[in-house]
Amino acid sequence: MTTYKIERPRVEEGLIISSFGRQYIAESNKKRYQTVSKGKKTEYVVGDIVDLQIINDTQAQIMELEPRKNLIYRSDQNRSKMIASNVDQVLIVIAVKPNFNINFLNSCLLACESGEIDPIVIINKSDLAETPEFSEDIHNLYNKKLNYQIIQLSALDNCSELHQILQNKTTVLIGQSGVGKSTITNQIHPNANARTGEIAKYENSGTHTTTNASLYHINETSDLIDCPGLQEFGLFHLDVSDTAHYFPEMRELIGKCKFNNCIHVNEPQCAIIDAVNNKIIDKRRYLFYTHLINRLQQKKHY
Ligand SMILES: Nc1nc2c(ncn2[C@@H]2O[C@H](COP(=O)(O)OP(=O)(O)O)[C@@H](O)[C@H]2O)c(=O)[nH]1
Ligand SMILES: [Mg+2]
Ligand SMILES: [Zn+2]
Repeated sequence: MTTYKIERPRVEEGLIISSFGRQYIAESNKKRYQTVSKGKKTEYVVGDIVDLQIINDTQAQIMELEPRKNLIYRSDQNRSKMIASNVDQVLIVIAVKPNFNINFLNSCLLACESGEIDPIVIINKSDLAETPEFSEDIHNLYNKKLNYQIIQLSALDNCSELHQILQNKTTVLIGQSGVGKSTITNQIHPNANARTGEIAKYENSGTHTTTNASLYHINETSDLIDCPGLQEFGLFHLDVSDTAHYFPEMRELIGKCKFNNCIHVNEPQCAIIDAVNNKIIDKRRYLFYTHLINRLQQKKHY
């Protein structure tokens, strides 16, 4: 009697570690595969967990996408585009120099709140003479009032405080140009070889960025997703009526306004506007809120 071995396609769970347009590299059991996707419509992002049907040593087909824990977006011509998924935390790097922009920080925090991702604010360049005053200001608002975690360091010196924070997590680093992201990346991942002190061409080129994220293993259990040229998280996918929920200082006041569909911009007897007038809510944060609402209301016109 002859037995026939039935060749079944092998299916493995894989992780998308980089993308180039619609080409994805996936990793499974420490092997990397160039992938082709089954359907035409599905778009994947770095961080996605997928079922891979192994074709040969270098190629695999993406069969299915596992549900995403969360998703972050970048903004692209007044739209939000997916950039990475299944992120545990975002390190938002800020520095007093070259040019701190408080609304950049606010928009990063908001993206984290809406994506249910833990943000940690890194104040870099602690060696600079201007940093103590700047840092006190940031601590007073973002830590004492809003309860965000803040770490201060000088990446030129060392980033040892970050090692513990990166353990067992998938982390994304974001910050304005020149704050020290590449310097930090090289400290925590020496093989990254990120070039420092230079502004990548796409960073200041205006609207159309071609950011491709890549996932690096810092160690067996800790990953860093690098998004070179990522200038801003996208917020255009937010709904006007949900936005206040992502401001911790507004959250507890929602439902206390006169109108239950209040968006807290110019309605009478608004609990949030009252809190701004009574200096319970920081004016700079509220201005950021109204500015964002304004842009979200206009987006349908683009
Ligand atoms: N004084 C000071 N300069 C720093 C520090 N970290 C980075 N820099 C400098 O800031 C500049 C921009 O750093 P880079 O890592 O390229 O910033 P990126 O644009 O965010 O990637 C470089 O000249 C760095 O050497 C720091 O902790 N203190
Ligand atoms: Mg850089
Ligand atoms: Zn209101």
